[in-house]
Amino acid sequence: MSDAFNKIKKLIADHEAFLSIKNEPTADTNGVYQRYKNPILTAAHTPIHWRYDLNPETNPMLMERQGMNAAFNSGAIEFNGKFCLVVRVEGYDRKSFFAVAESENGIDNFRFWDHPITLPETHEPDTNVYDMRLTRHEDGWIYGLFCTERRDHSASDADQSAATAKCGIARTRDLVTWERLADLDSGGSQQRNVVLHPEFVEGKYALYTRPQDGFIDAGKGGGIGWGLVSSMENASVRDEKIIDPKIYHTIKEVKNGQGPPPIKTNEGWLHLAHGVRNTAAGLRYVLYMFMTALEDPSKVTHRPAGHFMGPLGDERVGDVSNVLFTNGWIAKDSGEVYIYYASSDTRMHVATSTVEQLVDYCKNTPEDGLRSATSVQTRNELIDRNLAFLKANGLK
Ligand code: M1P
Repeated sequence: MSDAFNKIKKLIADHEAFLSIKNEPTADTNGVYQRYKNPILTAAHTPIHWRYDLNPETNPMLMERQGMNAAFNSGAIEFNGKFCLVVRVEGYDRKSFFAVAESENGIDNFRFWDHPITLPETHEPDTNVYDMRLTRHEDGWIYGLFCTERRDHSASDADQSAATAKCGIARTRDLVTWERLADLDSGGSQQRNVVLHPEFVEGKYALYTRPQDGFIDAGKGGGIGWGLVSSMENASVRDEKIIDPKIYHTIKEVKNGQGPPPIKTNEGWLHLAHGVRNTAAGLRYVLYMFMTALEDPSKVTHRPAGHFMGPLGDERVGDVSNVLFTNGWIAKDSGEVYIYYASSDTRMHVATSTVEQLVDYCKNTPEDGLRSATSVQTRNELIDRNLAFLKANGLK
């Protein structure tokens, strides 16, 4: 028996050593944000006691019983002074569920809480739940809006991949106990990437939506929508207006979606989103930013062209390769911003920046002129300003 206990002790000690690895900034930065060397969460970060049966009597060979496949697409919130992520964790059985992981510094040493979140179901059980956006709303609740996926009952038996996506809604005060509300009623459209704005607008709850005709295909839908609802209980949204459409030959030509809830700044609301384009190698998901007006969060004021972050190096490979996705960031009172993003539907990373840097990025990156000629024009404007500066200062 002591040999068995020693093996368990070693398993736990090795895992603890792995969780304690310090994260370091990468050597390079573009001045807009700082990436870090290590992913902050992977399947291997999930607790040993989620995966092994640790009792030598029922598992004498100490085999992993219920493997974990991935840890990605996390919502984020500052809670009790800690950086808390509500992570989409996925078992080998392909089912996602939510679990809280917390860290003191937001950069490393993330630890999962002992149990995943027990999310109540509605009268129509979810087959899969994922990609929770956390909003600390001014009504006092923390809301979690997520995708609930179910089989498309209109599909034939031969088609076992047809699904419907809806926005599930739950709320909590402690991240432990969650009250499940009715799914968002959005008429006939499918919905993923629905995000609750943190403040009331015109006395109503405001939602960023992403209406789609199909589960994968945006069809005639797509784009980031905006709609007001009078209550989060039996919430129903109609007549969403598209505030950030998909656009031909851009990083969001196939579809896009709001990332986390926007950050309020003196100069407007900062938004982080994902955009998708098609390539010969399949879909490519990148992150992009935009800003909206303080007094009207549905009015886009700044649209920096192109991607803010794209998959880089090891980030490019995973279960669904060439994907960056985000649904969580944390802005500290100091102005520091911790951007939590996932790579290739497999693992979580952090990048750091500040409100000042992100506002500057949004205000001073030229918009997409939608033609090669306009790209050359804005590039030449930058080059000319730089050449004049270098000459005036004797640097060229
Ligand atoms: O596989 C990439 C992403 O695909 C979906 O994104 P979208 O809603 O824009 O289609 C989501 O399923 C997301 O979870 C996933 O990361």
